[in-house]
Amino acid sequence: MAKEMKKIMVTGSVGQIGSELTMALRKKYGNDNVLATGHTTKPSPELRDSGPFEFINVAKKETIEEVVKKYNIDTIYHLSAILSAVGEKNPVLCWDVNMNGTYNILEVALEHEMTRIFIPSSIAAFGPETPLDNTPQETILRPKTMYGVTKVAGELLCDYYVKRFGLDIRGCRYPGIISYETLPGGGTTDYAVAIYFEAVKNKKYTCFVKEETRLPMMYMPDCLKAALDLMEADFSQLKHHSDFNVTAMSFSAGELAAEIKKYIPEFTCEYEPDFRQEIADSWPNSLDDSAAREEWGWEPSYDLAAMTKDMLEVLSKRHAEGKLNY
Ligand code: AKB
Repeated sequence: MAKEMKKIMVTGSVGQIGSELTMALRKKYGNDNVLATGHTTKPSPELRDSGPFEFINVAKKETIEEVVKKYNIDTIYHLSAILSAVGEKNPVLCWDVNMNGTYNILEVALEHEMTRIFIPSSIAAFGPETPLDNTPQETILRPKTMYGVTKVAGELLCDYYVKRFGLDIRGCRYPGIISYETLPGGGTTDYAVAIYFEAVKNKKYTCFVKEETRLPMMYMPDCLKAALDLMEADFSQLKHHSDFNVTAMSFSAGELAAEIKKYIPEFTCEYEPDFRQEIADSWPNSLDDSAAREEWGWEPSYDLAAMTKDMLEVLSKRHAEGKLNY
């Protein structure tokens, strides 16, 4: 019975994925069974009022331990991370949060005999020497960003804890995630979110990667589905653990702008590449996610057309009501 009772902790719950994943987990497992944690950013009223919330610093193990004991946590979704663009501006912080944070989570999970842990990786694990089209599951991992270095090391560390200590750890390599609730904080794929907000608000956008830059992407409902489905999968069926390629669509910045133009004909997009262009160029154009499909039945629901329709419906309504927080 005790093993059935999920007491979940989400780190990075104030972030783009964490904020929506926490609400999805609360819906699925009960509000009181899902502890949201953050570092410094204040939680939204929705997050704060719907269940427990605590501040922790994942780079300081004792702060994790304190809340794990207080709430009797047996499952962790570890979302806190410094993303690629901010990581290049501050590599020391990126290493500290991503590497020491992941190590501390794993150590606490081991010491407190956790049932299951979710630690996502990213397409940032790949690098310029990786085959860029339909990037295979097993391939060259030589990232050139600090964020990517921490993601590869994180994948390896997780697999080590699975093999050496028998911990049940799962994770996928997320592509760029597009959503409308919480803005992403400092990634290279952020343009694919910002473009929608700017299109609705100002009818124009200046994109920081070139028009032809193509990256794998995913809409938030599929991102949440990937986390929830992978965590429910039968462990004995998994040959991989923390490094599943997952994708839903792949488009260039120009194709994204053209899709938005179908709904907002006056929308214009200009391209002024900055330091993030080199990062984007080092990442895949598209991913082969057949291992995820075979081992735990991964299947996305949204393509570019369906996502754009949904994003623009929601954002246009909010804009009309004066509630577009951007
Ligand atoms: C980033 O751009 O850094 C993230 C990612 C792809 O992991 N969105």
